[in-house]
Amino acid sequence: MNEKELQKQLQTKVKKKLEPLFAKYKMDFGGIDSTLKWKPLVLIIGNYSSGKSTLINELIGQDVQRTGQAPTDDSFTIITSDTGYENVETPGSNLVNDPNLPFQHFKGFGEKLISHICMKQVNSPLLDNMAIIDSPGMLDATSEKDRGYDYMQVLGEFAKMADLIVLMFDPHKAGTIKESYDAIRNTLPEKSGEHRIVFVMSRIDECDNLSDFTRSYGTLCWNMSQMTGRKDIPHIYLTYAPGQAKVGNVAEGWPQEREELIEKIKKASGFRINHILEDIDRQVNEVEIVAEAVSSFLKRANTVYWKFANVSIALAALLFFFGDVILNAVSGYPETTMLTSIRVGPFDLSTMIIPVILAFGTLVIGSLAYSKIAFRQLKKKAVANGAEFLDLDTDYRRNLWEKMAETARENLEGLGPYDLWSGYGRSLTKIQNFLNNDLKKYYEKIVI
Ligand SMILES: Nc1nc2c(ncn2[C@@H]2O[C@H](COP(=O)(O)OP(=O)(O)OP(=O)(O)O)[C@@H](O)[C@H]2O)c(=O)[nH]1
Ligand SMILES: [Mg+2]
Repeated sequence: MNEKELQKQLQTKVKKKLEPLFAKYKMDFGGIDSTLKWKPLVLIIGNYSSGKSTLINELIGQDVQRTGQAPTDDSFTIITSDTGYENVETPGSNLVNDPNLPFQHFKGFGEKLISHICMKQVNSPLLDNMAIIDSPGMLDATSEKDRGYDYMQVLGEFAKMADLIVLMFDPHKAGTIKESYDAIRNTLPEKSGEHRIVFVMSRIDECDNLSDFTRSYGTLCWNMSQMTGRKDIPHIYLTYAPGQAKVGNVAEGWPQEREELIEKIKKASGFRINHILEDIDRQVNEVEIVAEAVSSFLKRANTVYWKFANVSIALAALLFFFGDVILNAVSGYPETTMLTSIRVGPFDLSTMIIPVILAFGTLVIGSLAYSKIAFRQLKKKAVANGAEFLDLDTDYRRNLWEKMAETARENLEGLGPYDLWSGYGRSLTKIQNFLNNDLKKYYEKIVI
């Protein structure tokens, strides 16, 4: 089975099995759905004037994007071939309304963003099975606020969909790289680690000499360790655009770095299926922990329910047989009790009225006490601390819970006593089966 067929099969299976489960836990299935749609994506981000558009033009072999020394791009441009649109350039308003494209959820960021997204259709063999997204360069934190939409969040949203994220640093500009990195990192699945991000130091030809270059590189490494919180520095590709560079510049010794980077970008589509699995894995783990919180609460509520039920039934039975006897002893009414009527005869059906009322009333009071008092109390406790019954034994589970606690709280808040019987336990089993069986099989398939 080739990758495309595998992706199609995965899409059908995921939709059938997961969509209803996500809906049950009030979670958005859109994320998975948009990942599965469309083609592999490469996202290029970085400081303004770091050479993003220049690199893209070189990759495509055409001058598709404008370039310039001042901040040039203020839009997210999706560049691909064969978009299904006749026009060379399609505005964001069309893109976010097209159910065949994975951009519908960007509608939520508002009009301002929509007017800053567009798609360009370009004929290039590279783009047959890939789309490249050029992004507005990062400015400083104050200017970011003037964009009219949450730039960091949008960046995170694009990063979530991307199979490769090229993060370009221009050694001479600080920008909001750290914030942007955090925004991206937070949206990527835990499992994917850093391998979806490629770090690039660009325009190295502008360093006057080797010591100037070493200083810039050293500063960048320092900034990166601050940014990633790690001491080991990931590979940083060193590049420059040959067409722009001065002859005899310091970077001429390392052309292979740029070639390697370009190769990596060209191969990005090969990671697609793996990334889809990682994304599904992450989102199913998210829904799983919510489901666990709900199930463990309901299990507890169920135990309490049976305590109430057993006591109510026992009391009802007692009152059914002896309630009228007690009443008779205390008040003299009813004159003939049900038991006397049965023992002495002839049996009078009307003697059952009081026992039935007493027994039924006890059951009603018992169930009201459970639903109006006991269940509510339990729920209040669970809403205050949904993790009470969960095993948060690893860092991974603790982080996952932190992320999903609010969704779990909303789910718990919406539960009623009748939910004891509405199949939450089965849903949790289904989710766990998907993680332990279906997803494992797919991982095995792509390894082979
Ligand atoms: N010397 C040199 N100049 C470069 C290099 N890459 C790009 N440039 C120039 O730097 C300027 C900015 O490049 P762009 O490609 O527009 O940068 P960008 O990252 O797309 O910038 P924004 O769209 O504003 O975010 C342009 O004038 C390019 O010609 C390079 O490697 N070396
Ligand atoms: Mg640009």
